[in-house]
Amino acid sequence: MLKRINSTLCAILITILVTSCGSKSEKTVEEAPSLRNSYAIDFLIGTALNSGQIDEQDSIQSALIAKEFNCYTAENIMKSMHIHPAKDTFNFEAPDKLFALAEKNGAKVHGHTLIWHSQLSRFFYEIKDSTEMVSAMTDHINTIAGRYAGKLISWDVVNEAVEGDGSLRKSVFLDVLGEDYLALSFKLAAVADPEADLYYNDYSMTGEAKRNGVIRMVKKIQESGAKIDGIGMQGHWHLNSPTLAEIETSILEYAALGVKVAITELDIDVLPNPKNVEGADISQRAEISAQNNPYTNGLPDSVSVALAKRYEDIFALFLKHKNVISRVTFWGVNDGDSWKNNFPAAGRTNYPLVFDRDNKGKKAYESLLALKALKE
Ligand code: 9MR
Repeated sequence: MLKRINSTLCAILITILVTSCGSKSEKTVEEAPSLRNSYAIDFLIGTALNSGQIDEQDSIQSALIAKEFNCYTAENIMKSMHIHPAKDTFNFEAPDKLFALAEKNGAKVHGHTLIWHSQLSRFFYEIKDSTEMVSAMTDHINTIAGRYAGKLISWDVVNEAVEGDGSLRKSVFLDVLGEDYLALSFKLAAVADPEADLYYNDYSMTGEAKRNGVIRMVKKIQESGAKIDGIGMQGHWHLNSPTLAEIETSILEYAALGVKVAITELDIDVLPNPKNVEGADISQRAEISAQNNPYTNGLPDSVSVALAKRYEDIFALFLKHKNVISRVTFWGVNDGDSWKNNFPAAGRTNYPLVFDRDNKGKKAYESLLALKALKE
């Protein structure tokens, strides 16, 4: 506790010293307590950015992004339908801006995503022939990963290829090439960007059947001679599920494959869970109702405290396994940005992140700073 008070006092002092020596300099931003500074020696602290944030439309939020996060993932603009909307058309303008913003803020970029069945360009669906599919995937991966080679740290090469029961998800890639499309994707990405860490990324990664399916798949990719450096556990979780034990077992079992583990899309849903939806299968929908949307006028303190405790517990676990965890990325900056306001029921008021709709740190944010201060 004393250390915590000391570090808070120290940060205040630094702020006073810096601001009293003239206008607010960048030093204030660097030395004020922040997630990126507090966890700097442990793992990267990332966030997903939407187009408005990449365009720096809101100066207050832009300052928060610069201060708190040291790794950016494009929430949508680097997905196939946006970056490669037609066979011979690529849109690099928005992604280029993301890289410029990262450079300005001294942040890294993680690429999301090369091969995914969802938000996929229409032209991929029309391909029926294996030679044509290999050629389309080669062009897609070479052009995109090649353009950003040396500029980003890692790619989600394949996203969400495994079902909850551990079987491979049906997709146009699986239909046309069979499971060889998985190793092929990693081989192509390694050629296009030999430096980047190459990840497999998915949701509901703590369920036993799915975990075993992912492990089987990764082993096959490794046996094929392809390079796979990491596994991304998305982390679209709830207040009480998955359990800490399930998360820990999963981190350890994935790491036992000899790969890094990243928590890639973290958010904690605090609302009643219609139909017990887990993960991020966007085909699962529910109707909004008064029962499943209870906090339209603000989050009750008891839930705010429970969310803070949940974030503290899972970060304590991440710190315990920091030797295998490369990055923890929140899926969005503040509660208002979150996709969780629209999933599985559209139009709800959810509170899954650590910054509120006014970009203020919530109790959950304070708990993450305090956790590190206590461990120092
Ligand atoms: O947050 C993204 C949201 O804005 C999009 O509408 C949605 C479309 O599928 O994708 C969301 O991000 C997803 C991510 O790309 C992959 N894992 C699940 C995420 C939440 O659906």
